Amino acid sequence: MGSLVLTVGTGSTWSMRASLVLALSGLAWQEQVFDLEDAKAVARLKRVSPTGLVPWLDDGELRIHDSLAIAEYLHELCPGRHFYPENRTERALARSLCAELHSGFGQIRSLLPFFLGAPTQGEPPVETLTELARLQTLWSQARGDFYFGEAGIIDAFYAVMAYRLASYGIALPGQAGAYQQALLAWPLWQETLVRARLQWPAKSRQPV
Ligand SMILES: N[C@@H](CCC(=O)N[C@@H](CS)C(=O)NCC(=O)O)C(=O)O
Repeated sequence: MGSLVLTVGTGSTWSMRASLVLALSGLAWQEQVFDLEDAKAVARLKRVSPTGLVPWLDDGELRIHDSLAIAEYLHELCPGRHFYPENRTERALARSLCAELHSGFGQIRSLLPFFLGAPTQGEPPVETLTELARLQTLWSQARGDFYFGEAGIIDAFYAVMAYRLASYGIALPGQAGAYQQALLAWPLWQETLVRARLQWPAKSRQPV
């Protein structure tokens, strides 16, 4: 393993998920930040990123792009850390739920944009209700503070969603809500939030 450098973008939820999985790994890493609101920085990003996007992870000479691939790579680097459940059936479910978060929830993503400022209140847009109901169903099945009992990639991926909803005053009820609150209180998530705020101070107050 070489030295790990994660390249992230300001206000990038994809980056935050990768950063949180790195925090979970217990490995030492550094972060390089692109200001996604700065045209010159974005132009440079387009030149140096394999996809024109953040995040990517450099491990010495190896470059891994896409937050899910980064999470999978860290899972392989740290076999003793149980990033996914040991049970094969549960592992398949965990991977399905991570993939669902990775490629889904498009209405929530576009109509409830991520921001780092003080929470707002209001009714969620009607277009997001189906996806919120899906989260309600998924999160109701969490075993406790962490989805499968031990902190893993699934919790890292859904923590950002838990925060996004809370930013709009959306606290899911019942067991799902208990899981949402547990993710928000998770110290590794709190640390990730502090890092993201330091990297993105100018726009941290308003929804974008
Ligand atoms: N599927 C990719 C998505 C990456 C992505 O969309 N990154 C956005 C930031 S949230 C980005 O780099 N945007 C910069 C741009 O579009 O210029 C992943 O999981 O890493």
